Amino acid sequence: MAEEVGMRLKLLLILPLILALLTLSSPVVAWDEPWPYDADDDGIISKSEALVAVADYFSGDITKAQALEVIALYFAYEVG
Ligand SMILES: [Ca+2]
Repeated sequence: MAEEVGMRLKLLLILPLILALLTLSSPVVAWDEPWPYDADDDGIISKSEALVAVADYFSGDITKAQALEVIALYFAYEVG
């Protein structure tokens, strides 16, 4: 009986931590596609545009996966 109460107390303590972790791992802004980072709308993610995505990642506006998506487009179009 006392053990069961102890387990419930532990769950009550752990639950907010789990919820906090879930909140942290979800994107802060809605994400459709990486092309909003194509600021000059030329169909190419330039170095400066990719760096904006990196800055947005570090300020918590987009996820790491989203930043990497933009960076991947920068490297995909980097020719010579
Ligand atoms: Ca561009």
